[in-house]
Amino acid sequence: MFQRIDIEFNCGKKLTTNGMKISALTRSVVKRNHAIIARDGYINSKIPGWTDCTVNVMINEAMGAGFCQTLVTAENGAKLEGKTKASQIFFYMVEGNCKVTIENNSRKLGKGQFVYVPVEKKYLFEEMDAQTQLLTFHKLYEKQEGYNMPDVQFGDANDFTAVAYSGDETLRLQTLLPDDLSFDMAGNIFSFDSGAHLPLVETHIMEHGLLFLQGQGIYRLGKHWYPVKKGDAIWMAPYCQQWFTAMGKEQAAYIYYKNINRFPTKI
Ligand code: UGY
Ligand code: MN
Repeated sequence: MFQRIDIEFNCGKKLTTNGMKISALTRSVVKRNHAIIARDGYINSKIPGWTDCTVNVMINEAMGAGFCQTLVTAENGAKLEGKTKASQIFFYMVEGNCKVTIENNSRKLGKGQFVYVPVEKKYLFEEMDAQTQLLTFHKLYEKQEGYNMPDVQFGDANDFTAVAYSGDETLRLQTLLPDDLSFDMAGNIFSFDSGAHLPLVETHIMEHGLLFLQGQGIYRLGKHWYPVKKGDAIWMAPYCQQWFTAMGKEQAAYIYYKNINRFPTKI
């Protein structure tokens, strides 16, 4: 007699055998120098001042990272109210709409738009559509002698030219924050045609946090190869070796954080 065995990989569902869900399986991985946080592993956090929303802290210093990355999903009446302290925060609208006020400056924020909030600034996100998704990158600001503090930056990813990476038109990079030494972090969007890949295995001091916005592919992290897709977050510690190729029927794209522009050593 045959037994039916269904195995569903890589779709956010649990693996299934004989129609039974196996809840002991996950695509999420946490290692010393990298992590994949897939949505199947989310547990919610409560953040003071961030109300009527679900917050998932995907990356932070408890993991060994030098920054924090969260995903906020709004319910009806959601509000994020606070003041940046020693850390700057980059907010990127993954889905939905809201109104944002930084100090006394208000704007509407829609899908693909962002606001960078420097240290010591009041912020208020309100009038959020239910299911709005807001991605945040937080980094302790390191002041650079001879440079002013960065200003608040509002922007729309659609207004940023996608530049061919390493001369390869199948890889396109958008740099959302100014190329200016007053900034110590970057927020970039990397888009890959299906089949396109990073030109080399990168080995670098800079750290990354990323969120897949579209498509799927295979990420190499250290000696491991992971299938990844829209909604997955990845942490790459300094010197975590990395490579990616996109696959499937659509382009892949991810938004990522990178620490930049500062003296590399305390020695
Ligand atoms: O900016 C970067 O280091 C980028 N090329 N890394 C990556 O996509 N993993
Ligand atoms: Mn890199």
